[in-house]
Amino acid sequence: MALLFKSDSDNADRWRRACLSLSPDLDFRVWPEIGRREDIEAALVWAPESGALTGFPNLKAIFSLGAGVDGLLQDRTLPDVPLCRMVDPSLTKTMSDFVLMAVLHRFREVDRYARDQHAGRWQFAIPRDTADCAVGIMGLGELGLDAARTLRSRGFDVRAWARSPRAFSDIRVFQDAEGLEPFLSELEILVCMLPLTSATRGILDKRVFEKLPKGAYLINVARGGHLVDDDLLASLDAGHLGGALLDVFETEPPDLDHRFWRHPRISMTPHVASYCLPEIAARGVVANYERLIRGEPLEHVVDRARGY
Ligand code: NDP
Ligand code: OXD
Repeated sequence: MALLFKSDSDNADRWRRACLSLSPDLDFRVWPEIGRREDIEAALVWAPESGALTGFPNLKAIFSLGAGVDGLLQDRTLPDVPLCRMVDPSLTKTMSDFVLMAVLHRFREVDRYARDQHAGRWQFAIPRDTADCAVGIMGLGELGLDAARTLRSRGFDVRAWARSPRAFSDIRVFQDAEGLEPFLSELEILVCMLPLTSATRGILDKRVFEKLPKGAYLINVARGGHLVDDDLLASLDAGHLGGALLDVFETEPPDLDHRFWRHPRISMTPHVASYCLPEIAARGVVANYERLIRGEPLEHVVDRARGY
């Protein structure tokens, strides 16, 4: 039995070393050196081309190298075996680091000071208390909850929006469609950390922007498909939204003539908000692979009907 690795964005050698250090006998194969197709019983993948996972008669599970499985679920040829998404402490930590950095960047007015520097202006403002800044997290899952807790640890007024009811003493959670407006209405910073599903595609649109207070700032670290690009541009240009930091895009990279590249109030990062370190993430993958071998239930199995 063998584990097939396929990704153009991850370091196969690092993953191989990390997996073998935990399970020296593991038969770790790297695409395109597949060997006998019958041997492959699990695949560890990021963004395989449509059809790449077909033709493995003994494939029993697919392990995603990403937390988001929207790309995999779009592939109509994806074999009907359990699909497990990435849940990993290094992925969670790097995402929370990024969200904290992005929120503080806005809250501490780093962009304004950069503009002042280039204009030769020395003009400081005494920073406000973080408790006076309401930050809203859309999606309170593995990543959203940790980011929310990290922001709370810095004193921000953190609110969150999710599907199921959740209760925390220090985070106000709003729920579903009826909770969306009250969730948005007082936010200074909105952070999208939702999975991309049929229910959340295009959710960051003009209706959401209109419900945010004037001057609000958007951070999207989830998927480009959540955002209606033209609605964001219109809201920024009309002076309603104050700015945005985008890490993810419908097309990555966006076309060079996309207005995002040059917009003065948009900051872009190239889908780097979080990443998993193979030396840490391999623990969860190998543990799940060993469960598969023992015939035990797998962890982090995606509900395909729900889309996450
Ligand atoms: P989870 O599946 O753990 O959490 C998803 C959260 O979103 C849950 O709280 C869920 O609610 C909520 N949610 C889902 N659908 C809806 C809906 N229709 N309305 C309201 N809330 C909803 O995901 P993760 O936290 O692990 O990951 C989130 C996303 O982050 C990934 O799907 C991926 O797209 C993105 N990501 C981006 C990265 C980057 O580098 N930019 C890196 C890693 C991930 P409930 O709790 O009720 O189920
Ligand atoms: C992920 C990602 O989903 O890196 O893990 O985008």
